[in-house]
Amino acid sequence: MIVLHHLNNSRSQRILWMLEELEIPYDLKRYERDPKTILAPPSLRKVHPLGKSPVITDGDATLAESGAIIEYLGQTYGDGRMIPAVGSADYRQYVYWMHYAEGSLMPPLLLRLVFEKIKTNPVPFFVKPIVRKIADETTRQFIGPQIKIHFDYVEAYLEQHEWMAGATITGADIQMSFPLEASVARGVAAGYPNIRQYVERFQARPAYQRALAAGGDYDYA
Ligand SMILES: N[C@@H](CCC(=O)N[C@@H](CS)C(=O)NCC(=O)O)C(=O)O
Repeated sequence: MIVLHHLNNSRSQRILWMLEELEIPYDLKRYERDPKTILAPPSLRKVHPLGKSPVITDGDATLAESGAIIEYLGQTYGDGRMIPAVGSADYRQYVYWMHYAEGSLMPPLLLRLVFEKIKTNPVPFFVKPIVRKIADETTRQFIGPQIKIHFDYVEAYLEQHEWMAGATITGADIQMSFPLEASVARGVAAGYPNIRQYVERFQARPAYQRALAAGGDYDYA
């Protein structure tokens, strides 16, 4: 039986959704973020040395990294679903977006989040204006323009495509869901109607809804 070690408000929601799309039986083991630090509890390190979520166990196999887990589930249990035919043009798109989501799109979004956090972190009052200025300028001059390049690119792609890799949903859509739905919810993707409609499209899927109900707390905003 597959066990999903599920951290609330995390990328683990992707795996729940993938399991629901494939209708694979699974057990959910829940872990709660520390409310102050928002880090995962140390108990998650007993499952995998990094202590990050998602992580699954399947028999004696332990797998981490959402992309690797989605790949594994598709290959092992997909029976042709959620992965385009190997060697096809759709498969090349699938591999590309699977890597792009965490490798290219997440880093500027994470940087933005970190600099937003820096602005609200407690610091001595006389340093606060300087900290805010540095954070705002870094976001304005570097992070913001990088995010715009990425969103313009994904928006243009979604103008032509309903799903990321072919005519039907695949694991690449699940991998792309996390950065895009968080960006829509936080207003970072305001002014990108194709991205918003794409997010609405996958959020309306029954399997996505079942995953939400199973996972509980998923406040990506
Ligand atoms: N690239 C990894 C990222 C894993 C990751 O950073 N997960 C976050 C949750 S979204 C986490 O475990 N954070 C808690 C912590 O760092 O303690 C993946 O896609 O699985």
